[in-house]
Amino acid sequence: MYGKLEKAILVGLHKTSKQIRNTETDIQESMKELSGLAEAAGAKVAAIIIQNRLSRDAAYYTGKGKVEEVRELCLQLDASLVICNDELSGTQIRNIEEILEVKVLDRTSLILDIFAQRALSKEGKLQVELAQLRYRLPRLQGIGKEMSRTGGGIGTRGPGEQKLETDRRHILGRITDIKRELEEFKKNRTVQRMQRQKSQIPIVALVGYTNAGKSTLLNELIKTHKDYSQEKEVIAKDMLFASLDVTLRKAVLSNKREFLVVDTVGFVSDLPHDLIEAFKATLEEVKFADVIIHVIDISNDNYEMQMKTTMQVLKELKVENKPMLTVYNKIDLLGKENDYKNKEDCLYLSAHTRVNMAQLLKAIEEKLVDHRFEVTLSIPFHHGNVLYDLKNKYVIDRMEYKEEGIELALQLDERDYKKYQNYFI
Ligand SMILES: Nc1nc2c(ncn2[C@@H]2O[C@H](COP(=O)(O)OP(=O)(O)OP(=O)(O)O)[C@@H](O)[C@H]2O)c(=O)[nH]1
Ligand SMILES: [Mg+2]
Repeated sequence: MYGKLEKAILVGLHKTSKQIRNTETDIQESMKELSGLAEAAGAKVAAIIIQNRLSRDAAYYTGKGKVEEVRELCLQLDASLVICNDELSGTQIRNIEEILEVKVLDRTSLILDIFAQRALSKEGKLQVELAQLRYRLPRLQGIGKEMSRTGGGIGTRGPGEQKLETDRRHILGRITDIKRELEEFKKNRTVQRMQRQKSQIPIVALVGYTNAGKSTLLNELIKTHKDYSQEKEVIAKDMLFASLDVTLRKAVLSNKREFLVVDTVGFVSDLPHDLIEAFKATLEEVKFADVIIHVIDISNDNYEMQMKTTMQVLKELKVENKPMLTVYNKIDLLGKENDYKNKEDCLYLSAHTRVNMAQLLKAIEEKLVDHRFEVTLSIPFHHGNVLYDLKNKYVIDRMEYKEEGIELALQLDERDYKKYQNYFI
């Protein structure tokens, strides 16, 4: 898929000024993450360089001297690619490339490149292309020279086979076209969502750092449903950003209540803003979720940083206050599976060996019940349609014929709780 591996040198900046909080471990973890991303894009990491500086250099990112050192290293190691750990301006990229004479990427364009390779659906591809074009637009003067000289490879790929535009006018035109096309997808989504809301089936969204096990968990959860078949499973792989498409599947709780599970794109720190923007339409599904399940790979040394990252993205999506369950996944890799005690809203499990999966379903059930309100209604006999609707949708706990109408005891969801208030007794 990737052809020959490109040898890459990673360059990071350890900002030491007091205003910018950036500790030694932060930068180590961040570079480790960048290595993972570089490998995911098909590069072989030949060296990792960290430069200590008060703040970044406006012209050369790490400063000119360091860039010259990197040039030596490129020659020594025969590297054809340098990846910088922050988002660079067009000028910085141009300046650095001029010295290095190899292709220079920043963290953002690297992530965009991986997404470009992974996007499968039409919508996903359009979203990635939009993010790539938005990234390119303010950097047209900076990028392209080394890319066209070295020809192709990481950082030059667009979704599908199309070549990325380098001309401003074309880019603007293309952005307008893509937005129009995406608008159509969005409309369809809204229609589908409204149908779902009508059917009142609750939605549980899986979110978390890339490779945490969201898709594996989805594949396990949907086995509860009578309509389950293997074709309904989603791709789950040991690979960063295996899932780019938001997928909804049916599952069922032990109380027979159906719910929809939403699988989402994984997060990573400093997820490019353009990318979040471009993926907002699909990530909207998280906004409409009744419960969010935050999946964490507890076997990963960096899991705390990964948790923080996810919470930050959730904040950006303004969903951090939704009902949430925290799931520490992959406990099978830690050995002592029984040492972990589930706490309120916090579960330790393995999607792989299914340890504590039943507890997760129970926890989801409890979270969803939270949204139900026990009420008693009195429905006049001539409001037969109301009775009909309620009986269709809810399990009726008690029903009695009284003089003034029919008395019903049941648990309403929040919307109906507001809607039927006139009937409360
Ligand atoms: N040992 C172990 N491996 C797991 C577990 N859950 C998932 N995995 C593995 O972790 C890898 C990533 O799983 P996915 O389900 O694709 O992860 P994801 O969160 O959907 O990742 P992205 O879609 O890339 O963001 C796969 O190789 C899974 O087999 C678990 O409980 N234990
Ligand atoms: Mg996935």
